[in-house]
Amino acid sequence: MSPSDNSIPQLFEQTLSGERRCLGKLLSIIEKGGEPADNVAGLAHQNAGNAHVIGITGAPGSGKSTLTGRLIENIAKVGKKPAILAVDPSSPLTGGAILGDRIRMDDLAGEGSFIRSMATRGHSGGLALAVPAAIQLFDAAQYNPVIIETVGVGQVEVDVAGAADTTVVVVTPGMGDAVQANKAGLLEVADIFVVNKSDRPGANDTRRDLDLMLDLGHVSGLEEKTGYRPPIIMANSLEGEGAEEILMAIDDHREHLAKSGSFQIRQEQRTLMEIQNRLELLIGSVSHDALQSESGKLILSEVLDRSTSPSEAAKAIASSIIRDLN
Ligand SMILES: Nc1nc2c(ncn2[C@@H]2O[C@H](COP(=O)(O)OP(=O)(O)OP(=O)(O)O)[C@@H](O)[C@H]2O)c(=O)[nH]1
Ligand SMILES: [Mg+2]
Repeated sequence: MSPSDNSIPQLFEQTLSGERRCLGKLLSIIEKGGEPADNVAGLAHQNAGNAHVIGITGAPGSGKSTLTGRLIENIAKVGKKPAILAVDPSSPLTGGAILGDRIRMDDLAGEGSFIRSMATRGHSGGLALAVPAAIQLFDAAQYNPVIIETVGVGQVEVDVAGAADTTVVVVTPGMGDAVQANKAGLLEVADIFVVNKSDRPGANDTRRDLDLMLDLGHVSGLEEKTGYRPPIIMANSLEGEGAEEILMAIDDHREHLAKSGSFQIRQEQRTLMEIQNRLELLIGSVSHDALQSESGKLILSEVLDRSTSPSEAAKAIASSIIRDLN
C-alpha cells in the first residue's frame, strides 16, 4: 500500500468516525515513517489531548501482557474503549511472541478495544517518533485510556514508559529483582508498582525491598515535592487478582496529577521530548545529506590530506547547513 497524501485526510476522517480498518491503515503509515507518517501525526495532534496514557513496563517475561489483558478486561467491562500499543524494541524475530500476546489479549478485550503491536525494526529513532504519533492517533479516535506496553530494558523503552501520564512498573519475586529494576532506571519512572506473580515464593520480600527503597527516597523524586507515594500492589495476573486494585490506583494517580498540576508538567515534558526527538532526527538526516553532497566530499578530502581537522570540518558543514535552512 502506498497511500497518496490525499488519502491520508480521508482515512483520518473515517478513523474519527469509528472505522477500525482505517485506524489500522494509519498506524501502518505511522510505523513506516517518513513524510506520510508526519502528516498523520500532525492530524492526530490537532485532535488529541483527552486520553489518559498509561505505560506498563518491566523486565521481559514479568507478565506485562498478561496483566494488560486483565486490565483491559476490567476497563472494557465498564464501557470504556481502551487502546493497547505493545512496543517491541527488539528485532522483528520476536514479533511472533507479541502476536501471541495479542491473540490472548484479543480474547479479553471486547469489541470496543483496539490492540496493536509495533516493532521498530532495529532503528530506535523510528520508535521515538512512531509511539507518540500512535498514542495521539488513538487519542484522537476517542480511545481512552491508551496503554503502552514496553519491555523495560533500554533507555528508549524507559523514555517511552516515562512519557506516559501514569507509569506502572511490573516486578516479579526473585532474588534482587527490585534491585535490578532500580539499576535499569525503572523505579524512578514508577507511579505504581505491581509485584506480579505474587503466587510465587518471595513476593513479600520483593514488596518489602520496594518499600524500603521508597523509604530511602531512592525512587520517585515526586514524593517529596507532591506528597505522592507510589503504591505497591500485589497481583497474580494468571488469576486476575490485583487488576481492580491497580485500576483504582491508576485513577488515584490521575486525580493526584490533576490536583497537583503535575498533569500539565507531564504533558509539557512529553511534548518537549517529542519535539527534541524530531529535531535530533531532522538534524541527523540533514547532516548525513550534507556529508554525502559534493561540498561534503570536498571537506572530507581536506580532512584526509590534513589541511583541515575533523572538528573544523564539522563546524564548516554545520554553518553551511544553517545557511541553507535560512
Ligand atoms: N505464576 C504466574 N505466572 C504469570 C503471572 N503473570 C504472567 N505469568 C506468566 O509469565 C509468562 C510471561 O508472561 P507475559 O505476560 O507474556 O510477560 P511479558 O512481560 O508481557 O513478556 P514480554 O512481552 O516477552 O517481555 C507467561 O507464561 C505467563 O503465563 C502470574 O501472576 N503468576
Ligand atoms: Mg508482552
